[in-house]
Amino acid sequence: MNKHQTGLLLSQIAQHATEVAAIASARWRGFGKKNDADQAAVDAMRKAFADAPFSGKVVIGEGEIDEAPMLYIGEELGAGGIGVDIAVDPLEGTKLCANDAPNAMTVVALALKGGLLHAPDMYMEKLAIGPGYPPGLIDLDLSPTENVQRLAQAKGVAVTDIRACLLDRDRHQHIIEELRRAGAGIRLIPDGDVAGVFWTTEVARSGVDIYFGSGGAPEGVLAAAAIRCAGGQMQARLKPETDQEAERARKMGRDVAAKLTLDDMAPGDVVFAASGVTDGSMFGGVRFDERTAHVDTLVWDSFSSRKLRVRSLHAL
Ligand code: VTB
Repeated sequence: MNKHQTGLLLSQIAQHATEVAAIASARWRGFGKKNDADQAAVDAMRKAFADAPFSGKVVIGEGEIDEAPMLYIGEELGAGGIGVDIAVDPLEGTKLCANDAPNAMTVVALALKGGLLHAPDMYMEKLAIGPGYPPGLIDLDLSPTENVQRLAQAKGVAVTDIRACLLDRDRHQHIIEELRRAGAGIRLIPDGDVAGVFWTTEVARSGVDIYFGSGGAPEGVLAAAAIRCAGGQMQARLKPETDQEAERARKMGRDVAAKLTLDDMAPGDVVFAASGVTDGSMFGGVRFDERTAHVDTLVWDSFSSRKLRVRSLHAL
């Protein structure tokens, strides 16, 4: 199978998986039951992968085998074929879905074996911008002020025209205060930092130029896949909070102090797919009518440099 064919195959598998998961979890919108919403997405996604024409292995999933009966890290899925690494966040923003709040989505990244970082489940500090900037423009070792100033200069705008996005958490207060002093606009989100990072790839649509702050490391690798497809820039660093977490990261072969680049997180070609569950900045949520579910999906394929936006109809 050549590169282009691989991209087409993986795109179709990823698209199908995010679409069926979106339909399944959309049924749980607004009922305050985030675990049920998540489980519905997990079940649908796992079934989609079980039938897929590949030999897939979950590298980013729902947890270790003892804590996650499905889509656990190391689970092998598929009907046979090329060896593929699977990274999933079956419902990104379970709370958003339970509250019928904006920007819940389903997310999948696929790569050939070895093409996605095995990230331990802990916090990760993230910094990302979209495409079109000189390499090395932003850096985790620079201050937030320096990063937004460099970005503003490269974009040819004032810092006040730069919009940063962060999770609304106390742990980010010092970054928020610094960015306010620097003059940047800030979008604070309650949850869902895959979307936050991913927004930087379509500034005209999302209004977000740069992503700051810490969130889940698995979500960081999924977001890195989108940034890889976009040709954007991203850096990250694991943030273990206990000695056990640091030990776990080391056991997985991770240097906890290291600054991770895009080449560490998504070293090769990848496919990134996401479908809207609730309405949001990038997607419409799933719409149901009597016989049909309407799903809004993005499929991004760096193997064949394709980016699709698909509005698909699923018979119910
Ligand atoms: C993070 C973020 C996710 O949950 O994992 C967050 O990466 C949980 O963070 O996108 P806190 O521990 O600060 O609540 C999400 O926002 C949604 O799953």
